Amino acid sequence: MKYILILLFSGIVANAQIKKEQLNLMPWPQTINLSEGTFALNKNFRINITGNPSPRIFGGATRFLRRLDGRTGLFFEQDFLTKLNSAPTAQLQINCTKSGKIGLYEDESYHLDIKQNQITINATSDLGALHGLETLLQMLQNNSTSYYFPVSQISDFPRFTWRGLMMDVARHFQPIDVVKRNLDALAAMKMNVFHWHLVDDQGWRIEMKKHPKLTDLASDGSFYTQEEIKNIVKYADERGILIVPEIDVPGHASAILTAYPEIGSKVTIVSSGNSENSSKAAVVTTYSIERNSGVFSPTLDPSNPKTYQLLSEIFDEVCPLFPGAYFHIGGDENEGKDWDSNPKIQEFKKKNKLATNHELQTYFTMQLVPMLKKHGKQLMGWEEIMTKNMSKDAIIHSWRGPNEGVGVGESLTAAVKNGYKTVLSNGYYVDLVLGVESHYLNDPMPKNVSLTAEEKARILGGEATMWSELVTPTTIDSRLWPRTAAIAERLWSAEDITDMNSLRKRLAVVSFRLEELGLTHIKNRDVLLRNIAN
Ligand code: CP6
Repeated sequence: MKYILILLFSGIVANAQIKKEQLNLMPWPQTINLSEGTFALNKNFRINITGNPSPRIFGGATRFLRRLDGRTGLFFEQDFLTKLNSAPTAQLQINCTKSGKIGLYEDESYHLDIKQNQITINATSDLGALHGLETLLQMLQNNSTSYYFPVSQISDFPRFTWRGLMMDVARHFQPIDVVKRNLDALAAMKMNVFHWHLVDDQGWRIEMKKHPKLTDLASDGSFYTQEEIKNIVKYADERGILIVPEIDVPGHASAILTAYPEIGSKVTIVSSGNSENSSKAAVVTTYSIERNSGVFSPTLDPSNPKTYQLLSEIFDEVCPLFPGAYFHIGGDENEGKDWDSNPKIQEFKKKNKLATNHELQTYFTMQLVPMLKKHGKQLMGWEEIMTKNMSKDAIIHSWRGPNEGVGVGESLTAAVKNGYKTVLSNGYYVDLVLGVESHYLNDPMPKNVSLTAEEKARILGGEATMWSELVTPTTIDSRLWPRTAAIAERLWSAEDITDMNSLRKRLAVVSFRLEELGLTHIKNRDVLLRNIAN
């Protein structure tokens, strides 16, 4: 009898005694308290939403139920949520008071309280409530007979407000399903920005009704229709993700110039006649979609009014597709070779007292500021847009580091000291196959420079960058995951969460959870490793 009691007792305690180190939470929450006891899950599990709920939280709760169903096979009686107070006695109560505005500085905090008979998620915004649901899913435990949540309280909020992924869909086009499954993965990792690199030398990827030449001549037929873009923007919004579109100008412009060569900077002189009677004339240079990767010279002509006319019309058509408040105009890696060799552009520089190509580029970028402002958008650009005359409203995207000839974090600290807001990508190049540690320990907050509180506050966060020169739709997930999850944790969790052993252990589990969402990184990593081995 005594032995049976001990056995019974230890059976119960096995559920209750889970330790923090055994939880596979990612990103790790700000505070977590574990107590004894469990909430047992069964098919009667119901969700009720109170407060001032939005379609976003109803959708999120419905997806949560489906995923929980997929994990447990319990076939919950409540299989979707559409209305208020449908189940006031429901075991999971979600309370949020407003629909969050996607963008910077929105309250994304949540409190998750798991008791033996009741779970509550309290959040100010539905964005916080979505994060709470992701954490709850990650709290799910099981033994050989049942599924349960450990009794616990979690209070959580992000350390940085900008936690993004940039995806390049110009070098290799990425179909809608690839984008969508990666948006699901971002949401699972509590990331909130999808920076969509839609235009580069290798292609123009946006349907243009007023300027069909851009896709007719410069997309190889691979582009998103405007309906598809709206659909993806909605899909992202439902998951609490802001989309920041990028049209890269004035460099990386081979595709644009393939369609509109007359606004290019390169002069081509042709001679006609014979040796005694020859004449030289400048003709429009022709361009073609770039088939290689690297840095190329095709660049828009900043001295030509037609350049601004076209860009203004492009923004008029593209901006309304994206309700977010930011528009990325690239601005990176402009070599200025074609500017140097064009007499008309040299004259323009002199006339406008622009001493360097960098100042000329600032002149160019400043013309775009009002075009975007007209649509309620703030300009963001890669770090090369930063000069003394650049608008302080611009967000500086820091990407260069020692490999690109500047010091670690140089542009990031320069930006905040000059009064700009900034986002870090140097150190987060997930397209390069680097160890996860290099990303994980790369903190956006510089350690070796002293910054004032105001300057620190201008460091908005970071973005993993997925340049697609070398990835196809089948291999892209295997470059992105699970390493992007480590970056997500760096941007969400407390600064001192840096234990590599814990990270590696949790990433292995997170990998499988992501595949439940449709990601294919594990399967395709096998393919990649096999190819390397053979
Ligand atoms: N493409 C574009 C790229 C890069 C940039 N812009 C890039 C260059 C070097 C490194 C990482 C990215 N492939 N359009 C720079 C922002 Cl190391």
